[in-house]
Amino acid sequence: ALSNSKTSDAECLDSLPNAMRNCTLHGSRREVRVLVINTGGTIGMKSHNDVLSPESNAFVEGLRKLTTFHDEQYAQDTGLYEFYDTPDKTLVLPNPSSHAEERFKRSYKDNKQVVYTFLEYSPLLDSSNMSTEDWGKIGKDIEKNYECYNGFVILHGTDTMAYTASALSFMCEHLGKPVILTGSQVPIYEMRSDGRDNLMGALLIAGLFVIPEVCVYFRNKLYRGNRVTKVDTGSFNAFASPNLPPLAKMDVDITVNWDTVWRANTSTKFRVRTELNRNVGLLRLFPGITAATVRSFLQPPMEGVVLETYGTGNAPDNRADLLAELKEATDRGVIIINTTQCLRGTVSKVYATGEVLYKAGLLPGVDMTPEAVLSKLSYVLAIEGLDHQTKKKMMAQNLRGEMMADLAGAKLDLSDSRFIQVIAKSLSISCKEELEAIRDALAPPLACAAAKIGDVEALESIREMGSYLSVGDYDGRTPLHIAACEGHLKVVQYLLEHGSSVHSRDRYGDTPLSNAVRFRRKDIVRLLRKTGAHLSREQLAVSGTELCSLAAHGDLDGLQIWHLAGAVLNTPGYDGQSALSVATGAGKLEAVALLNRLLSAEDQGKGDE
Ligand code: ASN
Repeated sequence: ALSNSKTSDAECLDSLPNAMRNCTLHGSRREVRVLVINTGGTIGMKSHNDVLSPESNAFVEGLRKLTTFHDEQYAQDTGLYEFYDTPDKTLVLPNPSSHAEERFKRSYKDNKQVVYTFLEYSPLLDSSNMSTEDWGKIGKDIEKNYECYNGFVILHGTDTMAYTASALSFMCEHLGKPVILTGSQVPIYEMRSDGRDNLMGALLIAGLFVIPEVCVYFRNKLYRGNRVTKVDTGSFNAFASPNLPPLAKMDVDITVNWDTVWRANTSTKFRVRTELNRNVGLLRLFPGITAATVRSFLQPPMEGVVLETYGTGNAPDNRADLLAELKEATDRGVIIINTTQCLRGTVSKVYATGEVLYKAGLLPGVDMTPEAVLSKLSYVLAIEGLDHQTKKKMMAQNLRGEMMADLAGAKLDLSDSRFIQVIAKSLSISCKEELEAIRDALAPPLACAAAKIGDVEALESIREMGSYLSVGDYDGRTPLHIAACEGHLKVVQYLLEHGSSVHSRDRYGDTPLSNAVRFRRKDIVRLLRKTGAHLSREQLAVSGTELCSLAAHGDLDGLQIWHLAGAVLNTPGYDGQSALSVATGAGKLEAVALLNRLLSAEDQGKGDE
């Protein structure tokens, strides 16, 4: 406490008039403030007639008596109660005293005093009674008090904590401060309670670390809120985060996994969106489920469904009746997300039994927990003014770290569209010059990679970050060259509409048109020609030899594509022969017929047949 360790700072404070002294001391300089919103749960329950139920107005006074949770001396010496509006609800954690606590103090490199104030709900709820309105209330209270506190602790029952944490993670937009849910398996008033440790850990992290996420703190570990699920009814280790390691661990030292901590990457102010769509549901597949069950589940007003399927996201592909029900619903606009019944892992398209679901219009839930998908649906479907397509797109996006950014495990390469999008999005966060330089260096290969896999969305992200899509890679190959090779018509169309030039040449002198000819992409050749692409003089000069060779092999497809690209069919080859005479000499009758037909069309001036 301040009184027994008079620093020069403290002496200096002593010389100030009381009101000023209190302001300096209790202002932001020496203390951090945490708001504890008590919604209920076992942590504050007492036994009534042999069953546990929440006990109102007992929490603060109980904690005030515990020296580990409250430093009354500090409060008295510093006039803490006079400074805060709600003295009866305000407590202050003592400063570290023992050696272990000294180490802990050093690990957060600060000597701030954590002052915490309780906001208790009435009635306190067993979390099984929580509703979406209660989530809204918590959200509003965080928003209302956002600027007055450094962090927030939500005391909550464990039963539905994963749902509330997931929902709050989406509802809290552009969050910049920690919001930590915690509770316990045994009431805090009992001898062997896990509640005291959980509350202490949550208070310290909320007060001393800027981890701007909605988290769950339980049994010495801090988890991302939308990644947890309750896995044990009796263990103090009640939560697991199967697909993401903890954000922090509280042992003798506190270790924060800063690389994992989610950042909002925004310059927009924090806000809470409390509108939630309740026409959502969870359906768990089981062998023998009837089509009638599925049909009635998917009836209006249902708008969003989490389908819990087997293994890597599989369902029977021999049940046309079931698949028809799913397809009928997605056609009607119901968004159905495919998630696995397994505790750990991701859905993927490994099996035919998985693929059928995407054909029925489902979207992959990647590695999201069912709780996260459900609340994400609730959040996304309630946003007004979004069209159906945008809502589906948001469901597939990683909004708050609820799913892994890359597909298929640790594979991170340029053929992974999510990777490209993540890079593109994160590069758009700043307008600093260095970042712009990095962006300019990375954008061309990223755009080429996106063109390679036909990902228009990724190209759009790259364009949004302010890059031109017409810049070539190290070989001067532009995204248009690459999309033309791969035959991605939509990408070619998109690139043409966004400034890509049909005339750009790579280091080998190839144009997108000559690439499309080489890979025999007829529809792309047509589109490029329509846009004004043409073979170069050199290409036209060698086209005669090429045509003769194709004619000699009776390669009808090849002849057609050169014709579409604008080659003049009677251009002589290196020995002066025409393709027609070569085909005739080689007895390739179909090629003769085709050439005759195309030549007469050429004569009549309708080259593009
Ligand atoms: N039924 C309690 C609740 O969720 C369980 C707990 O908190 N441990 O509120």
